[in-house]
Amino acid sequence: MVLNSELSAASFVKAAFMTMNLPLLVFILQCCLVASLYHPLDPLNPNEIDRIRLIIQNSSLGNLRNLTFHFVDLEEPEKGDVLKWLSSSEQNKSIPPRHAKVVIRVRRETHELIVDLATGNITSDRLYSGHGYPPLAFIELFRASKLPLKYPKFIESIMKRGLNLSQVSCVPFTVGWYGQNVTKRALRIACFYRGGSVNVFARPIEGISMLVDVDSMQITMYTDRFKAPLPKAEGTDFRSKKQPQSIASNVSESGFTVDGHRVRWANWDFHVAFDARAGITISTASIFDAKVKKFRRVLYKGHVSETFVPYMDPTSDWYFRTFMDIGEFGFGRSADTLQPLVDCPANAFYLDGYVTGADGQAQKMPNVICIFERYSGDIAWRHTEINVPGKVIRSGEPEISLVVRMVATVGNYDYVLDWEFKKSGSIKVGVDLTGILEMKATSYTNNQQITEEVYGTLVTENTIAVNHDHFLTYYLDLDVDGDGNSFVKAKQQTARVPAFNARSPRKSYWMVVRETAKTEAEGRIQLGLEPADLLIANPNKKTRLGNQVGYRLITGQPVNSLLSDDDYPQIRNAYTKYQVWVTAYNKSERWAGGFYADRNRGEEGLAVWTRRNRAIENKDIVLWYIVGFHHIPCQEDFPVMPALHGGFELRPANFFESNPLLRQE
Ligand SMILES: *[C@@H]1O[C@H](CO)[C@@H](O)[C@H](O)[C@H]1NC(C)=O
Ligand SMILES: *[C@@H]1O[C@H](CO)[C@@H](O)[C@H](O)[C@H]1NC(C)=O
Ligand SMILES: *[C@@H]1O[C@H](CO)[C@@H](O)[C@H](O)[C@H]1NC(C)=O
Ligand SMILES: *[C@@H]1O[C@H](CO)[C@@H](O)[C@H](O)[C@H]1NC(C)=O
Ligand SMILES: *[C@@H]1O[C@H](CO)[C@@H](O)[C@H](O)[C@H]1NC(C)=O
Ligand SMILES: *[C@@H]1O[C@H](CO)[C@@H](O)[C@H](O)[C@H]1NC(C)=O
Ligand SMILES: *[C@@H]1O[C@H](CO)[C@@H](O)[C@H](O)[C@H]1NC(C)=O
Ligand SMILES: *[C@@H]1O[C@H](CO)[C@@H](O)[C@H](O)[C@H]1NC(C)=O
Ligand SMILES: [Cu+2]
Repeated sequence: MVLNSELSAASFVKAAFMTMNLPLLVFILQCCLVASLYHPLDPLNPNEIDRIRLIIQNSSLGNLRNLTFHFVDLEEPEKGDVLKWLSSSEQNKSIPPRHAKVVIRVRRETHELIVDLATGNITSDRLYSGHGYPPLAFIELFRASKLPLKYPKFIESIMKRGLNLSQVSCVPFTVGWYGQNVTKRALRIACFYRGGSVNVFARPIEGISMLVDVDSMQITMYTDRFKAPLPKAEGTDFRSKKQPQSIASNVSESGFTVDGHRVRWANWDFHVAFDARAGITISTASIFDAKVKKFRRVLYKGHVSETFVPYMDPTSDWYFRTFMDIGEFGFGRSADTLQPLVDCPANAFYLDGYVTGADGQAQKMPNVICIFERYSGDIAWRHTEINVPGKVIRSGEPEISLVVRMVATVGNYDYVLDWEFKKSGSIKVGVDLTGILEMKATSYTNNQQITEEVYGTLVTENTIAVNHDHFLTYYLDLDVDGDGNSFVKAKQQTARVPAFNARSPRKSYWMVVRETAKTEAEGRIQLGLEPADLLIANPNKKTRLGNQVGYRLITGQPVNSLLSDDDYPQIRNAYTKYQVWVTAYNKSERWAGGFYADRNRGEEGLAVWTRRNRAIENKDIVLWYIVGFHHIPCQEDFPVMPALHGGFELRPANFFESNPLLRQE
């Protein structure tokens, strides 16, 4: 395991900052940033984040009070420049100029800035006038959560219930959009009673509704309409009593290298970035083809694009719970420090991430990504041959794969996000749902008492866990062996054996009918309606035998949204009616529910872009896949939910000349 850290360069710059004057500092920043960068898609490092803050504070915007940073990310260089960098020789490598995209709020307005990190210029400052707001800053969520505790009406409500204010925790929720003329950023606040339990979400204080105006940070609506029994503390503790133990007793030296953000393992070479919005971002993934002794391109970029979580309780205290976790909060900003031996095995290597606070300061998030070799105990391939006279020939190999993992804890829920690379060329993408359910207090203590619609399951006395969905939409910019790709459906269709064919007693078989999608409308699929292999194929590349080179999408359970098309959360997440979409590549189209997700009206995003119905045949295309869950809670999900798995696989299909696991020379 080799590690080239950029820490030394970073600490050098930090030291220089304190002792040298400004022009020299700028020179050093420029020289050393270039020197310490390994890849044009490297995320912004802390020095760059700090520099962005200085540049903005030094601009005319900096004179304005209460400027908050909501989004700071690398403004992605053009794909052509990145590919040129990748293919040029070491001496000729020059990093494409670094730019940042920054979204700030000032005077209740949203500005989109492009900052040129080399010159220090703000090259673009655009006032965003559309609907929707940027992700909420964590400090805003924190401040909003504290407001009720000083709000006289709330204090009175707590006293009236005979509860102790010091035992109350309040949690802010995004509110969505329901057809009204939204002019404010807002949060709803729900409060819970700890009272000796650490499972905050298990003890909701029902009946109270509060709305917060985020920009003025004030409670603007308060109602206390009814009281429901407080669910008991007993049985809610989710803390494990077991010490984590390493099961892998003797794992050999790991066979992967992490060089900055570049990971090399077995036949794979790819880049891992930590993104405040998406979390893990895999890019420029190529696989070595031993037959042609070359790396071949597979995935230009892949990450979760949006996560839509609508709850199915339409009552006035609950209807707004229709979250867009990526656009409203961010998976990266919700990433948790991974616990060795629980979240990742003993042989894991950890990476830190950096995000930008509301004040523009770089914030280190330690150990948010882990990378490890997985010895699953599975078989990669095997065979026993008994038909060679006098011999029994057995062979095979164990499955060993490489996993890149993070965990996003978005309020009550925890998402374990895995990217697993296999020597066979497969990329398996997994998500595990765990954590605490969203629960509602009720007077019911037994299912027999319930005669009305309660929108969920009684999981313990006085507690209904509400039905809901999870839709994780993955952005998959596959470039299979080059840019020009097509989306092919290899349909399996029943065929009749002609009656006059006297030689066959069979009546039927299935045959393959290949269809290439011409436009975005043909690239949109509701799974489960007809059997088909879905392929991203390169029509310009064939195997030696003449088959079209491709990668196959192996989907999971088909789950699509059951909300009606005219329901507001559905209007904002219209893309969840299909599980597969294919779009023409456009660098700015990455966020399925729109970039400004908070309170938006569904005017941007996957469903809207594809109305242009662009051509997608033999083009640079992007595949979108939605991993969905309809979640009917059950008692085992309480007090903490055992992980529920979902995912999909990208698997080579006529990409290699033969099984790449048998390395024939
Ligand atoms: C701040 O702005 C002034 C004038 O516009 C410029 O001379 C100076 O270099 C800037 N400083 C930084 C850190 O950008
Ligand atoms: C800045 O924000 C604080 C609290 O968030 C508020 O009290 C103050 O009035 C704001 N100042 C301006 C100039 O908007
Ligand atoms: C580096 O680039 C220069 C000019 O672009 C070119 O002439 C030269 O051949 C390149 N060297 C290598 C090793 O690719
Ligand atoms: C960028 O900044 C440099 C000085 O740092 C200045 O000479 C140049 O005109 C600026 N460019 C633009 C487009 O503002
Ligand atoms: C409220 O909780 C605090 C801290 O746990 C405790 O010190 C106090 O005695 C409690 N008050 C009542 C009235 O229970
Ligand atoms: C929405 O509210 C804004 C600000 O109050 C107002 O200017 C606008 O006319 C309203 N639009 C509609 C359709 O009511
Ligand atoms: C594990 O490996 C170490 C050295 O690599 C060796 O000393 C030890 O005996 C091994 N333990 C087991 C259980 O194989
Ligand atoms: C890229 O997408 C954006 C957003 O959909 C659109 O405004 C822009 O025109 C597109 N660019 C091209 C070249 O199609
Ligand atoms: Cu769930």
